[in-house]
Amino acid sequence: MHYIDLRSDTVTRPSPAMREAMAKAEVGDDVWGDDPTVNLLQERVAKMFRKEAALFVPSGTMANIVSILAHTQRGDEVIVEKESHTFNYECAGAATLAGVQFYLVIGTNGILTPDQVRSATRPVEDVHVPKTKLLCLENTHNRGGGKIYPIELLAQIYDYTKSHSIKSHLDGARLFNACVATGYEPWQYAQYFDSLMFCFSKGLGAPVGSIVIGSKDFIHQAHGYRKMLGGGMRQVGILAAAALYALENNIERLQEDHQHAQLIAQGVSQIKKFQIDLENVETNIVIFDVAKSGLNAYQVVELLGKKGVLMVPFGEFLVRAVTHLDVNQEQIQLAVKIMREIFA
Ligand code: TLP
Repeated sequence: MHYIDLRSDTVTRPSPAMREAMAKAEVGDDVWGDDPTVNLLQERVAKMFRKEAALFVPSGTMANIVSILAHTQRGDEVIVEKESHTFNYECAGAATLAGVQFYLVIGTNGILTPDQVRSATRPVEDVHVPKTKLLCLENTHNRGGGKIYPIELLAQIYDYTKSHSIKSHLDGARLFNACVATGYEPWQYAQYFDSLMFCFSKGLGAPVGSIVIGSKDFIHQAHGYRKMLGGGMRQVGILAAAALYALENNIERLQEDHQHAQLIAQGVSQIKKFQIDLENVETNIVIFDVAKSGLNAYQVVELLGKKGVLMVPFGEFLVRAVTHLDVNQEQIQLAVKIMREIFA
């Protein structure tokens, strides 16, 4: 069967042109700092984000954990949103590897307000409590349904954290989706964080890779932690070439993925057994509630899968569909038609 794969934007395969760029990449041993393609990528990204330095890493998960390791010490506390990727899907790496404790705050579709961050901060003078050392936010917010952080909130939150000596890190796995949807440049988001990361391996269509961005000192520390975690990657210019290709060719087109997400969302809204908040669909992620169908998310996903449409359960009654560059408009329309046939 020819599947329409909407499980994630991570399922994309490198295009022939991207593979050609990879094949032609100049490489060297990156553990020695010798890979010219990696160096070019890191310099270009740092410049694009108006930060001092950047570090290419194998995955988004490693990007977040090296950042947490570099910002904190054992026993520190990190404020994170309850539905964040870092809390839910990173194997408790922050607890096991960095020895930090998460202070969980429930946001609205993943978004925290400055007041919530303020209330979550521990009083400095109290010897009983952990030190609030770091705040991690996510933009766009995955479990929030691809929600974009309003930039004014980021500015206010940064004003607060900076004046309270709390570092701030952004999980910007899909930051370019936010940029394309809002028109803000990457640096406009980055200015409100001490460090951030984004992934090449999601909507940007590269097979592997993420990047951490921040000050020289921060990146130097993150680099040491990358090595400690086994992330020194030798002739990795082959992957950096895919990342450079993605930056040059695959950003603007994210708009198409957003239009496709709208088509899915509208299709879902016409199925009475499903519920969706159309206003919440801002980028390439569509999350909908299937409780009224009498089935749970796993059963709905199984039925769709049998007809060739792949999505993922995102909670007992929540299903997630993600659009990306390997699914065209025709396939999206077909996926909507199949959903209607099964559930209308
Ligand atoms: N997200 C994956 C799954 O792990 C859920 C997906 O299919 O969406 N931050 C965010 C916001 C992410 O969505 C992801 C991956 C990561 C970090 C981790 O990136 P990788 O998978 O490269 O470690």
